[in-house]
Amino acid sequence: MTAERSSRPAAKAGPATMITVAPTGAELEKSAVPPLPVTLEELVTTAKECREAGAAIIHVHIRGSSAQPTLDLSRLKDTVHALRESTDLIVQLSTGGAVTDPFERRLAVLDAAPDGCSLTCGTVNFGDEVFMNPWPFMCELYVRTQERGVVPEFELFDLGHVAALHRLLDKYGPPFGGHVHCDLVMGVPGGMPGDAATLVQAVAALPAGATWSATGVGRTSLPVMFAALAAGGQLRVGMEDTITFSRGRPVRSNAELVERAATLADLAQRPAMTPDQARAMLGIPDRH
Ligand code: KMH
Ligand code: ZN
Repeated sequence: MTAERSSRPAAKAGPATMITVAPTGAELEKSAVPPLPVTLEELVTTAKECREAGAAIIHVHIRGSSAQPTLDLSRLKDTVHALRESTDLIVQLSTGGAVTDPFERRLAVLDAAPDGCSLTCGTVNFGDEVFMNPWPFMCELYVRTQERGVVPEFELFDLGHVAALHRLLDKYGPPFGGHVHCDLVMGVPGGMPGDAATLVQAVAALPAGATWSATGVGRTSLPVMFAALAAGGQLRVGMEDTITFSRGRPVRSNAELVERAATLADLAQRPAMTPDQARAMLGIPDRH
């Protein structure tokens, strides 16, 4: 594909909606959010429920024995294996980890041989912290995804990240699988705001032919979901990004967030797509 900025809009989505669930993240404490899945058993149960509710991809952060975020390779391998055994979901491992994770550990995530991985296209203020993604790290991670046959999802927290994505594709060519898929992560304090006007601007700047999903953090979750559906995008939901279902009502499970997304997708006459349909769209081989 060509990576130049184009006046052509990003590819129109097909009739169906790809729903990604991001069930855990690296920021929340289990003690503060009891329904957060942190053990392998909880994660597998969540994955099955979310598949049933309409998810096609699971974006995975794992926790260690004390429920703290970890990038332990053997746990990551066990997780990929268990999720593949128990569901047909596309397994996407986070290479973002927690803001404290060193670059080498984040690169080593690919050794767990997931179907896909996140690849954030630049550094961003992340609440009171900084989520570090300097250019040399992005390049190293991208080249490794090409070598290992892992399909990256480009995480864009800011409009500047879209420019960095173009630069990456110009320098190293298309990703494994040949298709560019992006995720707009909106409403992070320090990143782009989660509103329809910003979403439209970001989508217009994406590489020609790219598909995209969007997720709105916290209270931007619903506006971003409505805007993404209206603009032909895909959806990402989950407790990594949102722990309040409605004003004053905590999220009870990841599955209820997926269910709500699938209901809205149905209303938009773009029902949830299956993992196999998502594989075909993203160029991901079936490793089951
Ligand atoms: N936990 C954030 C610092 C990713 O998964 O790649 C980074 C993050 C993005 O969640
Ligand atoms: Zn993540």
